[in-house]
Amino acid sequence: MRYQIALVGRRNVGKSSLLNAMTGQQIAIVSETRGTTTDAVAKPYELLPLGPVTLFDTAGIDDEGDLGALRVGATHKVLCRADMAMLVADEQGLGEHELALIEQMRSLALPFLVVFNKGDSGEPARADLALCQQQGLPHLCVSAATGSNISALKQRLYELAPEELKAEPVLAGDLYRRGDLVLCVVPIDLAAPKGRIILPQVQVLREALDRNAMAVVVKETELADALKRFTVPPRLVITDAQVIKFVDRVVPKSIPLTTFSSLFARFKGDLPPMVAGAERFDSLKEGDKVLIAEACSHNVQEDDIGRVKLPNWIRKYTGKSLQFDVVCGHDFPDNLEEYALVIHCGACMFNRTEMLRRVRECQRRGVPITNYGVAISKLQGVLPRVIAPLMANP
Ligand SMILES: Nc1nc2c(ncn2[C@@H]2O[C@H](COP(=O)(O)OP(=O)(O)OP(=O)(O)O)[C@@H](O)[C@H]2O)c(=O)[nH]1
Ligand SMILES: [Mg+2]
Repeated sequence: MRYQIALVGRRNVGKSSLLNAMTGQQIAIVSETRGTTTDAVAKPYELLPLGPVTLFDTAGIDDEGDLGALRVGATHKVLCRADMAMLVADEQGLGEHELALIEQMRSLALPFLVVFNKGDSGEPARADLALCQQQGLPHLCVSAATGSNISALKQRLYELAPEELKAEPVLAGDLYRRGDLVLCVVPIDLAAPKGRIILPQVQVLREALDRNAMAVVVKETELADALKRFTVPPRLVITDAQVIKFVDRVVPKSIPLTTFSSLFARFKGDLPPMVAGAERFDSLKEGDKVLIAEACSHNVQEDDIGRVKLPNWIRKYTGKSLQFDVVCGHDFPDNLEEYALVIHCGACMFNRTEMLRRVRECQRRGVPITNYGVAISKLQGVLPRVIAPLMANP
């Protein structure tokens, strides 16, 4: 849910100073030596009225040498998962590095603002202002040193934010009404995070409270008993996909049933491609390579969903021997074409933009992509039931 805003530009233009000026804190190291920032610095910040954001200070895009090239690569990775960016320039104005960045951000469909910093030591060059005007680039002159125009910069960022970031997103709230009963089935297995429940479940519960519905949470072992005790059937049952086969059998067909992961896929705007991608299970061939992509890092448990359970279900469903590769975190391989199918985790730790970029990248390269929850429902033969409640508004 945190929107990611990257500060990019050449070395020494004042990216770190700007991060400090925006947050009013000394977060990033500032110095007159070029190349001070080497690793990206992430600062969570409440950018009202937009909401929670993470500001990313990055290494200069003109860094040199072998190490410099690695830092530039890291900055590009930050851009690939950003929702918005600030292209910071100083009195040297817009040169080849800035123009290359503009090109790159356009190809990523990334909204950005050109920020001319160090306004206290001089105005931006006329030619640069003309270029911004000609190309319709939103721009602004600020000074991190004096704080001049920093509030205006925040306001401009808000204006620049895509409507989808400003809209109040709905997870399951359109599927029930005030006073309805919503039953959540949450298995607690070895892979459950210690002492808490996962983000999609937390968000569904919060949404039910906001909408004055009644949410009840049970493990699958208490499901049948809970259903018997209710005097009115639940308006909706939401389950973790891992126990969908069992829940599908226990919950009467008259009660709408879906999974947290399908809700999350819809929330992130990629349910239709994920459902389409799951069709690929029906045409996998002997020896095909399948990529399992996970957003968060964890130490692998014996019943690990991505490494153990899913491959087993897939082998059982297809009857084929397949090769499974796993990637974690923000790494996404360049050799996508080698894979017959990509199966992504629910990506609750990724923002919407990064997930959508991955989906688009797979589509562009002709590789079907689906996610854990949708895949499990497909492999267990319950996908039509699980997506039925969501199809009115996919
Ligand atoms: N006059 C003036 N100097 C500034 C301003 N902002 C930053 N500086 C100075 O510019 C120099 C570089 O600032 P940094 O914030 O470290 O720049 P950076 O872009 O993060 O640099 P790297 O981390 O090396 O890529 C420092 O000496 C700052 O004091 C400003 O608004 N006005
Ligand atoms: Mg810096």
